[in-house]
Amino acid sequence: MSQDKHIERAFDLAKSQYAELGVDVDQAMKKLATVPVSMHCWQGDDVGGFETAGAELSGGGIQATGNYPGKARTIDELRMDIEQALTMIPGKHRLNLHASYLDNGGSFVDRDAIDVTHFQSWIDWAKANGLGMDFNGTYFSHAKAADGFTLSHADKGIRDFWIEHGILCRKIGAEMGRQLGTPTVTNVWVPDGYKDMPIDRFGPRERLADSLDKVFAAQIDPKVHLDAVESKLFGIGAESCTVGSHEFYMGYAISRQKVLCLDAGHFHPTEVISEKISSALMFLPELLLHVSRPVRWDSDHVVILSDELQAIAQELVRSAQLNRVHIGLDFFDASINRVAAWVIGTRSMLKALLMALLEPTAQLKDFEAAGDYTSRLAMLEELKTLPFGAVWDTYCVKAGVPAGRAWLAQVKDYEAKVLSTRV
Ligand code: RNT
Ligand code: ZN
Repeated sequence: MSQDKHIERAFDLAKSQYAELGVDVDQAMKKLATVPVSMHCWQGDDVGGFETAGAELSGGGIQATGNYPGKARTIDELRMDIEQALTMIPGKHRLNLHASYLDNGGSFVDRDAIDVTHFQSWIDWAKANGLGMDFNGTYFSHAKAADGFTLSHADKGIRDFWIEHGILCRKIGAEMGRQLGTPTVTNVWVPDGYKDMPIDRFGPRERLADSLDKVFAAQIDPKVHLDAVESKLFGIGAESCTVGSHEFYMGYAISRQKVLCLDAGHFHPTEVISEKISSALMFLPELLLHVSRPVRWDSDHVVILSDELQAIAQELVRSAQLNRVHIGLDFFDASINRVAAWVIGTRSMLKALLMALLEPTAQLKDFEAAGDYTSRLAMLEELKTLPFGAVWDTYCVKAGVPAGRAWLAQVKDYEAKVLSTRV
């Protein structure tokens, strides 16, 4: 029997099994097709960017480890790799770009001098590929961030430099959103913090709040642009005090009604963002997620279909709040094929969403309301062995991308023909 026939037969059986539970698989697939995932450009070149030839990630307390061959060295190579990944990912998605990925035509442009012209080729490329865009200021890998402080720096000159960067990034983001007809979320993450115990924890936080207020001073139409702020527990070199902590940004985002970014790797290892989403949404208009996979620390491993990934997707679906949450990915693993990393991470996110959409949520809620926690737990466990894979395969086939593990052969072929020539 052909592969397609297998998938078709498995799907028919799966469909009736889900129907017995009152779940409409066609509805679930239709809904999934409306959920964009913002794919981060920085998996393709280990957070290097294109400010200078051979630019590399430095500072900021984040790290890409590994030296797998084939990393994108130019904007063209990065775009080619993203296009390749997209042919293996079902649905319509977004590109999440960092300011350091500007197209400066080969002459250096500093962070306080960027404008939309340096990103026009990205916008045109996104348009041609049917992608929305999101954006990020780059507050690391720079001489003015080398001592670990940016927007909260004690030196006004350095603060002003980064404030200007933030202001320019919002202008660029707004223009992206306007041209692409879908709001761009521009995220602010700063690495600011102390390695060892500071005497003054108050001053840096006062300065960060004040700098952010200056960055956000101009009103921008939310139809084209949204501001997000991202908290963190600690970074390498900022272990004792990270200025932009969760408490700081939760308060900041609520008081200014900004989008709060919850990164899955930015909390104590026993805390999970799936448990935070509903609380944050009580008081905030919208959220941005940085879906990542922390292993013992904020290691930014490639996202897999873990319990927590499923919990995040379940939370969004069960609470019917998908429309208030922007899903972005944030991982960078340089020890495996980087195109495969994008494909694995993005497909895992979509699988988790589809699984959540295939859940008989109303029935589970009824068990809960009746205090029948036995049935609730029993059902959750039994759902795990339903033929989810058959629905996923069909979703991929319908979207014109490889089903099952078939994409891997394509990645290997791309590696042999393209990536391996980058030496
Ligand atoms: C760092 C933050 C931040 C970065 C990207 C590259 O801990 O998670 O989002 O990963 O800006
Ligand atoms: Zn992040």
